[in-house]
Amino acid sequence: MFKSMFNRLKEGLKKTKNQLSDSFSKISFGRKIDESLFEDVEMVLLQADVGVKATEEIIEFLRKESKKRKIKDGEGLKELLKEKLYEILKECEGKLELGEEKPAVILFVGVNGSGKTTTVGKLASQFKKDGKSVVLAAADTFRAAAIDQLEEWAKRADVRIVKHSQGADPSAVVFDAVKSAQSRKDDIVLIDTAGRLHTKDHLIKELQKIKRTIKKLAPNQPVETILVLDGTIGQNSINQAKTFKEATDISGIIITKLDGTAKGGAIIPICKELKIPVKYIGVGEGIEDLQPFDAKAFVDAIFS
Ligand SMILES: Nc1nc2c(ncn2[C@@H]2O[C@H](COP(=O)(O)OP(=O)(O)O)[C@@H](O)[C@H]2O)c(=O)[nH]1
Ligand SMILES: [Mg+2]
Repeated sequence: MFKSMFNRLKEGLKKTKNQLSDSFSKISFGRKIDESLFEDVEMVLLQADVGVKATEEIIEFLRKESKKRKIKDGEGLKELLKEKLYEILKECEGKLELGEEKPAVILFVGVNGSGKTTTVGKLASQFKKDGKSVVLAAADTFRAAAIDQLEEWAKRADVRIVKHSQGADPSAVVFDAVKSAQSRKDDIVLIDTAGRLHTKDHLIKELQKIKRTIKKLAPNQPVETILVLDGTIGQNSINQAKTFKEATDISGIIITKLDGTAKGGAIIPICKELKIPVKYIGVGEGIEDLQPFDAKAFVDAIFS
């Protein structure tokens, strides 16, 4: 059965308890606006990881605008809240750019466990279904299991993978992947990397070496450097993002795990503080659980 993106998003967000949508549904908006209603909304935002700064801004907006527009009832306030959340999130909506050149090389970075490998697998599958030829580069050579995991995704998505053995130089894998994609005229190279953060210097050096390697073969690539962030870890993901931003240019973000136990609100401070476009959101572990980030659909799903 055909499922619209909106329904899929709704399902993804509904799949398990997402605190934002859950908690808003518990607030009774069917009452007159009073101090306690502002407090209820504030509490929900804070508990859902929207963060102190963004929460203050939202509440401030609700107070001012409800006065200005002479809104007296809770349902009206709910509409104002939707309007504000949409306004914030709209700013961060971004589309994955593939550019004109082939192959389009996309580099994925982020700490361990954020969802890089899974996201690479899901995207590979989507591109493949769109008729594109895709090659995965197993540049997380730190653990053998990491290479196996990507290989599993390559099978599932039915795409080619370039890998070396554990401990190999990640840049050597990247070199082979890009080179082979050029000679085979593949459309897209997706590079999965390791996300060790224990020494920042090492991480920076490794990412820069990978980028230099890509540029040696294709000066205009990577067309995107995507930071993958775990949506369940609140402020931590913002701190991680800042570290990666120092290490390399980030062109877009993918926020994973916005299903599940996610509080769901982290997307708001991520969006406001980092000012990097959010290109996709992950809403599950399955191959189809990756959706282009659509601010309108996201806000609608929270309140449905
Ligand atoms: N629920 C949920 N789990 C996810 C999502 N994306 C990744 N995961 C899980 O998060 C864990 C770490 O993912 P992985 O891709 O290995 O992260 P990596 O270390 O950054 O490569 C795995 O168990 C994935 O199944 C998502 O959008 N939703
Ligand atoms: Mg991985």
